[in-house]
Amino acid sequence: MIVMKDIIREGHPTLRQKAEEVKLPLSAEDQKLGEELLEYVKNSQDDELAEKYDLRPGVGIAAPQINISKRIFALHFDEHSGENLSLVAVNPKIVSHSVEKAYLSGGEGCLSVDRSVPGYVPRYARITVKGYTLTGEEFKTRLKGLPAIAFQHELDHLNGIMFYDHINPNDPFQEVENASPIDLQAETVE
Ligand code: 4LI
Ligand code: NI
Repeated sequence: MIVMKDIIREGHPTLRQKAEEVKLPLSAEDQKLGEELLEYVKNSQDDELAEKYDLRPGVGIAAPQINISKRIFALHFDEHSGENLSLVAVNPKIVSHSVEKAYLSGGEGCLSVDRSVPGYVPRYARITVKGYTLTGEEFKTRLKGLPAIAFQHELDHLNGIMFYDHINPNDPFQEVENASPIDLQAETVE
């Protein structure tokens, strides 16, 4: 199982690389990787397990964050985040997106970043995404809200991009044109 010591932090060169496409059908090893990434985000949202194994909570994690430069990530939202989505995305891509943007009003955090970097991170408000599941089936789905934000955050990891690359360095909280803020509820953030 993945724990915090397996997660590489900013400054590690792997986080700045473009990750490799995963070969299909998925090897047993790549399937296991996807399962472990999903297990991490699930465990990290379980109060007891998170405390027991000292896991920092997240809704997403990408393979490069455990120093495996492959195009695969996991997202998990349980009921109490107001969403209900759990997926492993292999070779994911955005096929279309809204003109409208969105951002988390509390800013973004990342399991590979041990400091708070304040500021708005502009993202597309709605995206249509494609990719492959762990069983090698193609999926296509539309996302909005926090899942859309998190998908873009994790996709960035596959391209060597960190969330703070998108923050305006001169004015981190500058009003984002054509954008709606997303407020994560206090109980989700706690
Ligand atoms: C406990 C149990 C305040 C601080 C507000 C916590 C279950 C930050 C916001 C969670 C922040 C869950 C989150 C992300 C932010 C902050 C990610 C807490 C987990 C809130 C998810 C990928 C950006 C995603 C809005 C440093 C690890 N997640 N908060 N950003 N939550 N969570 N991101 N921002 N300050 N990051 O993080 O998984 S997109 Cl679900
Ligand atoms: Ni991240």
